[in-house]
Amino acid sequence: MFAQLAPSPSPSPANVSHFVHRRTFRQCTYAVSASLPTANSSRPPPIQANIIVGGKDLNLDVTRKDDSIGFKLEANEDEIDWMNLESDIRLWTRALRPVQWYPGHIMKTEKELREQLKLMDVVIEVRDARIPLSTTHPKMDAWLGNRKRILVLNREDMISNDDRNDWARYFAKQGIKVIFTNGKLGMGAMKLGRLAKSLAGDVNGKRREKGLLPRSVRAGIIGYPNVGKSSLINRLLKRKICAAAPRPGVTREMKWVKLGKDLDLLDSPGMLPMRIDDQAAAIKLAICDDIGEKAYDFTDVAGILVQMLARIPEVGAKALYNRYKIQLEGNCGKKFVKTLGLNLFGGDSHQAAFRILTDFRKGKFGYVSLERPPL
Ligand SMILES: Nc1nc2c(ncn2[C@@H]2O[C@H](COP(=O)(O)OP(=O)(O)OP(=O)(O)O)[C@@H](O)[C@H]2O)c(=O)[nH]1
Ligand SMILES: [Mg+2]
Repeated sequence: MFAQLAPSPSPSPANVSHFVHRRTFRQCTYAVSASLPTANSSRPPPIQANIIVGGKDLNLDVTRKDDSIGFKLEANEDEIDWMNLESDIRLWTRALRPVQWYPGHIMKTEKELREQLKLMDVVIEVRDARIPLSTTHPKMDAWLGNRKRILVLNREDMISNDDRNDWARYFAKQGIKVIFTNGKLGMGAMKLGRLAKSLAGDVNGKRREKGLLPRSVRAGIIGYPNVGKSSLINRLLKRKICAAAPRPGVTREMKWVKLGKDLDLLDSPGMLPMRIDDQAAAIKLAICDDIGEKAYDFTDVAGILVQMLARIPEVGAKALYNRYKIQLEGNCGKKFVKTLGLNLFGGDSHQAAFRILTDFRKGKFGYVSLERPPL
């Protein structure tokens, strides 16, 4: 009855393989996870973490089980369900058309980036706070080399405080500086500017020693499409200098802009790998609008989103019913989308899928992360 999932070739840290139990419903294959080892066995040792959240330093005592900012240490049922969900997404996506997008401007940027990197004192890597693992470019470490790095989780308004704190602790344990920002309203942007200057501060110390005049610190902002890179720059500059819009692929060219006399910022087109091996990650990019629309089938993606939302404790099948007045049958998201198409759009599933995806992207289901830090 139990089948073991083959380990995915993806290097994603979220990639976990464990036992699943498959059950077939009418049109959909539904995977039900079997019991897992208790998460307590892999509980991390207590640490004291200095974490920057939304521009404020939090000194979190992570030995506490729960505190005023909702910090949870002990694994609970929800966390175990997240591990199973990750495996199930992999099963659900196997039968679908692969999500791939590598337009010409990304190919061109990848070549140019190598040259521009030579100029950068610090790299600001921007990820989508809803999916920080799926918006990790596989080449990022190679691009960074020995350069100083700041990790930004943007769209901090789209996840809960609990999720923010869990991610902050996860990255702090790896010694990675993380800043949570809101590119739309500006939270965390000033902190980001100050940190970039301070991290690259030794540049001018070295120049002085060599008898050279001081120069601006150069920070390159790179990341997946539509994660909010240009918006963040506009927030830092307090002016709309860089084009920003709610769709991937808006920025097509690299552009250096000046912030005062001591910081230069590089806005860059969103980067994706040429081939996305991890299709669970690719589906999440599609759900979050971090990959071009041509890359995926709307109905497939909305169907998976429905199945995910039904399993995410903060949403669940009840919230889906309340919004669309449709009962999720046999965990078949695609059927749900088709029924919505029949009920509201004269049988047009594409429009129904677009409605569900737009609702999610506009936060109609509340604060919803599609990933959790690996245990
Ligand atoms: N809710 C929310 N929306 C944001 C945030 N940051 C940016 N946005 C919105 O997200 C959309 C995309 O922002 P951009 O700044 O164009 O993203 P980008 O990373 O430069 O995108 P590309 O140039 O396509 O790579 C815009 O509509 C922004 O208003 C944020 O923190 N929260
Ligand atoms: Mg942009």
